[in-house]
Amino acid sequence: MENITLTVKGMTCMGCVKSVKNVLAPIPGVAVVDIVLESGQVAISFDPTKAGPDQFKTAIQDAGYEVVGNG
Ligand SMILES: [Cu+2]
Repeated sequence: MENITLTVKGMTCMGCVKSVKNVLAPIPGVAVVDIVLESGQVAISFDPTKAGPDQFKTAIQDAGYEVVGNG
């Protein structure tokens, strides 16, 4: 299992947090999604043989949010 933390811009309420969680959680290989609204930090635990950061970024962007960085 690997961990990555992405910084996401555009989340303004718990509804946004839920939306981002809902697009990441169904991706095969994603085990845990932990989001801090205030800082925009999205921590993801995942199986690197099944999923990867590019996929997470695309899913978040498709949901209407901006990925501004790792960490
Ligand atoms: Cu919102």
